[in-house]
Amino acid sequence: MTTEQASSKNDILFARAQQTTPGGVNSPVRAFRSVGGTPRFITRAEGPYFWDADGKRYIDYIGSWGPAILGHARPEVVKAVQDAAANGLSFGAPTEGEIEIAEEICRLLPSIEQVRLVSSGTEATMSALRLARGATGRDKIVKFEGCYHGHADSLLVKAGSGLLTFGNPTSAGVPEDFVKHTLVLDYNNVPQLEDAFASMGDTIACVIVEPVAGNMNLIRATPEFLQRMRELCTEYGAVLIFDEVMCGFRVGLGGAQEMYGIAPDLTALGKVIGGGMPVAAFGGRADLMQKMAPIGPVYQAGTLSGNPVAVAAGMTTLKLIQEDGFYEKLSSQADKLVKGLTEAAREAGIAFCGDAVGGMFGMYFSENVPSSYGQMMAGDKERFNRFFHGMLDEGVYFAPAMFEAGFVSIQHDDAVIAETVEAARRVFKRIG
Ligand code: KE4
Repeated sequence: MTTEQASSKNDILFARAQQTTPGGVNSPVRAFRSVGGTPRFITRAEGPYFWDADGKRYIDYIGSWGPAILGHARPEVVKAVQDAAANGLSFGAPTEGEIEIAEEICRLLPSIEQVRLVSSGTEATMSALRLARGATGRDKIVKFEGCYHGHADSLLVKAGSGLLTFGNPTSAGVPEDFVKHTLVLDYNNVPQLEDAFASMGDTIACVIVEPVAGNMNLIRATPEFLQRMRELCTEYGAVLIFDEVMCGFRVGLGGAQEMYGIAPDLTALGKVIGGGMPVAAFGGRADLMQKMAPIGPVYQAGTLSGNPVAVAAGMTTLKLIQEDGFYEKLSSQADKLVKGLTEAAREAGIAFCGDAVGGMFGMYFSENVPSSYGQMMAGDKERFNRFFHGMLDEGVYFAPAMFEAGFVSIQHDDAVIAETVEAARRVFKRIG
């Protein structure tokens, strides 16, 4: 550790944080363990920027892992939060704001006829799974390698040893019994999905998928993959769950389901619908949602579900993303970023490519854009890590892990993108 580093406030805070919190963080990816080094402790954020404890400014390409689509501290959102908070923080009773955001979600995503608000993406997917199992009376669920749906026990699963064998836990503390009904298949592998349904389709409660995957870097589902998934779920009476916690309202106003023209039976949402505050949701076909407590047999609850302050942030965000041309601009900026980075890497002779869907993007230190978890993991992790730290030194903050996607906000204008690409040109030359 250099003298300068030793005096960094980030190092001091990180050492202090580790005394009271495992790894010094409240969510593992923040600890920089995949890239090494000291996490930056953020003191404030505005627009496309945030500042660390040493007062260093960064261009932020995480955006709180998706929520900050408007840019940080958007005045209208901050004011909505202040106004709501002045009326009380939480009542544990229904409010009109919850009706308004539910109506807006149903209006924007027509496959959602009814919706239940929760406080995290994990709660949203966990509840959707329970509903699918409760509605079908079946136990088995299908997920895909590389997709992350939060940390509910039956979803912390990696592929079994055989192609169609049930999964093994990816976390200590998850009993084998809790994952024995979870089948993990390969993303974008249509024949394997067909085989699974052919052999056990009438015992499958649901298939859950990230229709645009953002937890194995960015990987798009092929239209054929999702179309066949929709057909098979319909044919066998399984519930199709789109986990749009990340891609919902991120890839477009209608999410991935509008982009692909496929109506799932249930959708999980989060991130953007809270605008940075803890709002998530699950919803879909009314005949399914009617099975939720208190009117149906599937239980689910939450003290802070539909919290009025969080809902004020979410509702204001949902209104502002509907401004004319919002997604055209957002997509254009993500495309410019990927194009600029790719050109800078090519100038330095580095194998690099990228992809962008709406306001989310992927960067890959490989020749080709991956279409599966295995292809993504074959990327050059060491070079990614050198690039990450080089860019961090230049004041550009990308996701601190090769398997994460990146995000732009509507505030990442041409000047911000140009500054990023110029920094990348210098770093690519240095890492060679
Ligand atoms: P949360 O429980 O973290 O709110 O949402 C879980 C979740 C569900 N579904 C998808 C598609 C998700 O991407 C997530 C959470 N995404 C991660 C980013 N890789 C959150 C960052 C973190 O874990 O700290």
